[in-house]
Amino acid sequence: MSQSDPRSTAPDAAPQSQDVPSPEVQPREVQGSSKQAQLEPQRRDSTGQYLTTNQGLRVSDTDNSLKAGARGPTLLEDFHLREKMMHFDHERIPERVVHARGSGAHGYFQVYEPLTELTRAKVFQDPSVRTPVFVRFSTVVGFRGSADTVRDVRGFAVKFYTEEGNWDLVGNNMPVFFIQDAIKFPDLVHAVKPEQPDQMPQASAAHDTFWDFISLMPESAHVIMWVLSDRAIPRSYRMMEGFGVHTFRFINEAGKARFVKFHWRPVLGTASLVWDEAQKIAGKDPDFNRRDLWEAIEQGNFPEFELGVQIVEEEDEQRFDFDLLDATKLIPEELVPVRIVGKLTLNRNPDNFFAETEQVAFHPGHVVPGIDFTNDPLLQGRLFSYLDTQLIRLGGPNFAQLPINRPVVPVHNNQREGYGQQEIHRGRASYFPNSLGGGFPAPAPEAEGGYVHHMERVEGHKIRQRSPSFGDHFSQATMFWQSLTPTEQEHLVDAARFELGKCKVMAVRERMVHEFFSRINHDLAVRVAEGIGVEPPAADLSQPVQQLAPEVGVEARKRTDGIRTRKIALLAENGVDVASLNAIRQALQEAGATAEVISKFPGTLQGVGGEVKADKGFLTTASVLYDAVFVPGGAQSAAALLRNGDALHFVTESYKHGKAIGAQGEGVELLRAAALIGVALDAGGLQSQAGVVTAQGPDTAPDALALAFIEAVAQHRHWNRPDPRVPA
Ligand code: HDE
Repeated sequence: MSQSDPRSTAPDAAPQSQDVPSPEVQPREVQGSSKQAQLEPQRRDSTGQYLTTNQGLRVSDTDNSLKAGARGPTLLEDFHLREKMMHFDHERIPERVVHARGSGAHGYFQVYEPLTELTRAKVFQDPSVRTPVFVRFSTVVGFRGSADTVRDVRGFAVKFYTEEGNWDLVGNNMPVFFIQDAIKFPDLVHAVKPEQPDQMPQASAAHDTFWDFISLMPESAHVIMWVLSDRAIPRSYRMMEGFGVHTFRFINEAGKARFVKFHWRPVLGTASLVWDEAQKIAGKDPDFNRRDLWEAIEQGNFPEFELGVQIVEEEDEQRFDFDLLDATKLIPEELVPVRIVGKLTLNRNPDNFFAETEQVAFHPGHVVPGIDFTNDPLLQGRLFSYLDTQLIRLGGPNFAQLPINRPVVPVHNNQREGYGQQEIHRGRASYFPNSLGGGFPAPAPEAEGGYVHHMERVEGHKIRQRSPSFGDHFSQATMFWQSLTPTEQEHLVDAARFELGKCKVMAVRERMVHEFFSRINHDLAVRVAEGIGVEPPAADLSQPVQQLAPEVGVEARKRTDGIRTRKIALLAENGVDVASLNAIRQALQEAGATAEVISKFPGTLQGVGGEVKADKGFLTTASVLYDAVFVPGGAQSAAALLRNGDALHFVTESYKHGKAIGAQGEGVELLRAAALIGVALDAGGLQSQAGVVTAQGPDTAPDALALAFIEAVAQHRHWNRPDPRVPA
């Protein structure tokens, strides 16, 4: 079939398995994706090739410029020097004005069952079709080289290369936004970005201009609760939810429209870092989330997300006490359940970050038949911004021709020329209607896939006004607070104290307490106030709400039925009991986790019963980069660890961050020395208390110990530690 034959671009069918990648699939191999086939000719591999100029001329020397004598001046005629330098001088492009820091991956989407009654979009019709996708996760505020683990919203943008053209679902990891009308976006971003005079702080909202703005923007109350919650510091891109945020429309074949909200649910469940840990990781490994995504895919632990939809019939538009067009509101799942309809699998890392992750251009206006917009004024403004921004970022109007942005279906129109034009358009007619080109390219009737906008009836006066139905700013913020667990509330209070504690202007802190938090919840306002030197509010300005939404918390969506892909540190030195180490390592690996041996220096350890390879030294890693820690037995190993402050710090810090800690035999001595206050580390058999699992006596079966430790790791974090006075 030829390239112009639409049939040649249909996504390939017949998945092997929905859940588990078949073992013979190599991580870098993607089975029959038409997008991958399209990208293949663009890929360059220079292995075994001679160096050439951009003109294809072979270069004989790239180390010395052409000079008049070995110590003489460089000659202008050195075309290789000039070309090499010219290209280098222009390598940088502007970063995204927001979401500059991101990581991408290829994959595919499969619907579980036809959604014909809801939408005519082909991507939702055939469960045997794998639609290729490219996904980009991002932070919002930081520059391109900023740290991954900052407190921020995360972008979750998905480009579906469907057989009807590209559909982009450009979402976030929080279901609500800061503002209701796009016209406020430049103000919001100016307020949160580093301050004008000194470009500080980097990738952080914890400064005066942001909180000044927020304190004057009550409509941001709900999302501020999300941003201060653990949702803003995800453990992994693979363990966070995604949301389309706006209400969109589904349209079926009969033309019937319904409202729809999109949700992405990570198959691994949600998990978050703790704030102290997130800040330390920003120094220890600023690429933490990027590395995690990359390594998971390389290891064949393909990240998976289920797609869910909340559907609201058009006649129910007014059913809620908030407006469906208001992007600062979510629909509680108790009112409209989420129906899970398909799955996204990420199974291939990009070959080149710049070509793919940097040059990918998302746009909420890229839709396909069966998906349409609503009048959400935030969405409407986005429909302008995302095309416009690519002109400066990607240097002209032909960015849709970049390999990563091309649809997998043919493109035919009368758009011509412009910087970087890649197409060689044939024929004289570049206009419509024409007779010289036989009338082509011709508009497609609806039955042939021509996009027809939903015929919504609209009436109104031209007016700059916010709808009164957008007026309740605090109820869902209160709902959020009331729906959290006490530990999550504590984290939120701490986060607010941190953020506002960094503000120098007292009036901003006071306004946040008295005008903002006190309208959400009195207890919250009082607790924040006492942490930031502000007089606690006397009056309770908040209105308790009946409607709760437990799903808003990270804890509510966590999965504790396994430890797949978690990362566990095993601390060991010479003299480690190899049987003890190998038993736990094997059990962890069998449960799908990764185990790394950490020692003073990497290399070979002489253990009791054999040799063990230490993967890393304390110098190049830290407890914050692991989900849990285990100290195997062995008297000499334990003694060496005890003499090492880094080892003590490792377990103490893990304890402080609520992580599972395990120890066997003499390894328990390290825990004892680390003074894990309140946990009884009695000698004897198997004990498990607040996520600390120990076995000292010889009579504990290794299996029982491993099971108890895995069970503790599965819980993610243990907030019930008797006494958190651990110095770390
Ligand atoms: Fe964006 N946003 N945004 N945004 N947004 C951009 O587009 C904008 C909003 C989101 O990985 C920019 O190509 C306006 C909501 C993601 O490449 C820009 C408004 C949501 C990404 C832009 C919003 C998002 C962007 C910057 C208010 C969640 C990264 C570079 C009306 C539903 C996509 C670019 C990627 C990026 C504008 C609000 C998500 C400037 C004007 C709400 C995930 O066009």
